Amino acid sequence: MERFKKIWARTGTRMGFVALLVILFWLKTLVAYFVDFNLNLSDPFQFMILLLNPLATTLLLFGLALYFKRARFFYPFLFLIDILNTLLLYINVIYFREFTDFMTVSTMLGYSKVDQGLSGSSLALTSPHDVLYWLDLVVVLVLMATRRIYIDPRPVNKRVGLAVTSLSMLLFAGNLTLGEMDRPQLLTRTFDRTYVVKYLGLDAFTVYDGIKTQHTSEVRSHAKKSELDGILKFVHQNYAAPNKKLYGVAKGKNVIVIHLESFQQFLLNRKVNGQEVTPFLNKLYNSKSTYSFDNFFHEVGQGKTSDAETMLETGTFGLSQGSLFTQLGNDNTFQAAPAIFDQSGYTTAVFHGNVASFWNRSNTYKNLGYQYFFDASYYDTSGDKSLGYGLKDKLLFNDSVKYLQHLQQPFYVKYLTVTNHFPYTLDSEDSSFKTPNTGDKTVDNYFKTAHYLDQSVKEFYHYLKKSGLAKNSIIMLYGDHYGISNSSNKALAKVLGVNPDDWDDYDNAQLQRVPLMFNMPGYTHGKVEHQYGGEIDVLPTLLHLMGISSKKYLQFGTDLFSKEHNQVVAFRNRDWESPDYTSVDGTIYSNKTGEELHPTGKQKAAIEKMQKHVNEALSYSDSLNQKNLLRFYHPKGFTAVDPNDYNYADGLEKAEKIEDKLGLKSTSLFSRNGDKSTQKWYSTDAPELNHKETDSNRIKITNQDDTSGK
Ligand code: GP9
Ligand code: MN
Repeated sequence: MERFKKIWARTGTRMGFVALLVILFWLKTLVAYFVDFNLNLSDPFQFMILLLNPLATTLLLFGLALYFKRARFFYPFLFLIDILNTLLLYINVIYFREFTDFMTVSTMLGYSKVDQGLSGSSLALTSPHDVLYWLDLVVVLVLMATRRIYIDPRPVNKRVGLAVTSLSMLLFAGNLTLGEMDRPQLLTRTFDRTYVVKYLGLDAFTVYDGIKTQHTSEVRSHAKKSELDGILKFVHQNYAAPNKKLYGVAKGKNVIVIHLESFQQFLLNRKVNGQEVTPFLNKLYNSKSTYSFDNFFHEVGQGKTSDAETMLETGTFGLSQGSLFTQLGNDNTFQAAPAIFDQSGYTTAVFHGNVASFWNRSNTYKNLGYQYFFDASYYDTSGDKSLGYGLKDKLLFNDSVKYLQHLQQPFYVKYLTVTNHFPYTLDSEDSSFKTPNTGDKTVDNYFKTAHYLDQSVKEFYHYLKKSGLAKNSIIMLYGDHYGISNSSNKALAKVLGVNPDDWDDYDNAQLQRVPLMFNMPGYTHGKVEHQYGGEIDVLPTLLHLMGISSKKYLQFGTDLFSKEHNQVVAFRNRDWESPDYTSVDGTIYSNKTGEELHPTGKQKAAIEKMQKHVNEALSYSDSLNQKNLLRFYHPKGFTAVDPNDYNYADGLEKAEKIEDKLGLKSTSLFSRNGDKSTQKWYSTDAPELNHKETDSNRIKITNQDDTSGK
């Protein structure tokens, strides 16, 4: 006891106080490391580095306070540093729970553009033990106020400050050496953030990442046209000629893209408690009018939905960090689907129940060449009509009709659904689906919102049929990415009928399958296709079905129907899938056995070739986008997009003006229906339309601030 008192008395000195805060911060970092982050420790050496790594940077930062002479600067500065550092730690904890990754500087900088939509789920991502991240600061302040910790008016000698700074730098050098010993080229292998945090800690990662971000913006301004050469060569070598049988089967038809939010393949043809989860989509999936895929994978990174959009619209990959939409969408040059369709005589539009600023869509869509963007401001999102990410899906489809019917045909339109999104909450009046009981609420409710999405699509299809649109359209449906993150897959295993104890990385990789369907009502040759492919392959596939050649464009995937289609699926972290092998973190699994494979000579060569292809595809795509090289590329017959031509305000008025101007030549559904609304053909059982209810606690998603996109 005496001894403790003696040590405690040291907190009344400046050095002792700094030491106290450093230790407390160290402890809470360890809480994050061991409770919240999943850092995949493989040996005791890594464990030791992990224990030590918060010390150097914390001491360096907190030690800076020692340079202040006056107590009234020393103490507030120290607290400020502590609070900022805690905040950095805490937002990473929250971020990790959803993305299983750390937050990059660019994500942080672009965050203001997406935080409105994220705020809904951020709350759901908190956990009771989060108190630990802030408790120490409160306790120390109370101890100071009650004079159990004394304020020391005596400044320390300047040399002491210098000594602490030098010591912490030395510690950091030691830390870096240990890290390099265990993982050579730690800082040059830029694609895995977990490594940097594991070996050097979160502060060091953030600084390192900030420097890289700065570097990228410089790289871009110095880029030269000749840097296209390697990319052109790669893309041309990789090009797969269309399948003659299918080229142009949907020529001239409307294209309706339905983005099934967070929808994984395992939901299809699945029953829970004896009830089909997605009966309507199952019918579509198995229909003769549909080409469906059962080995199709999402390939998104941190940009989630926006990465899926990037791949499907541009045929290039999302970025290795953050979202391409938020980072480059403001001013990058694209040769993307909306512009290609536009220049083939199509009207182009997006329907989405969230605010236009989310994922920086309002700006990016202009560079992609979208003519219309019917975002949340076009619908009544009040009261119980919307949830965290915007208008409920049944309402989105129903409320879109008043705009859709005025668009000139043929059109290329995209519906971005939102209700089947983490944390999968839904009002009880919207669904009576009986969820499984896995003990994980997220997993259980996922089935309920997926069921709701299925019903929403069914209602929309009913309208497509009644209005006659169906027979003139090709409807493409796809799941954008996983809905259940790897950390919840063990709970999910029970529903899938697998023993959770046998669950491993191989199983996680297999679960990244998502649906892809090309449905052509009236068509009779459809079937379930088994070739392997990913989101990067969708654009050339779709263009070829429409009878539009993809040859002159710089796209990184290949037509799924082509005999030359490359079946290696690249994931954003350089893992990959192929019909025979699964590569996770450098470990190869055999798809036949699901077991780890120790490749023989011949296999080795094949595997190396696949890895090389994945590395090249990703890095050429990154180079193209990061350096904005498409500004130097002018495919024949393609007119460059000028974002200033687009303005997403008053979409309806614009479409009606065009109808008026075209008169009898107008091809909109409304004109074709004798200038009468087609809304009467829409029927929905959405309860929100049948009663009035206001709930002021709901997240308000109507965006007052965003006038930039209008
Ligand atoms: C929000 C929606 C969700 O507008 O697209 O995006 P996600 O969180 O899936 O990336
Ligand atoms: Mn999404």
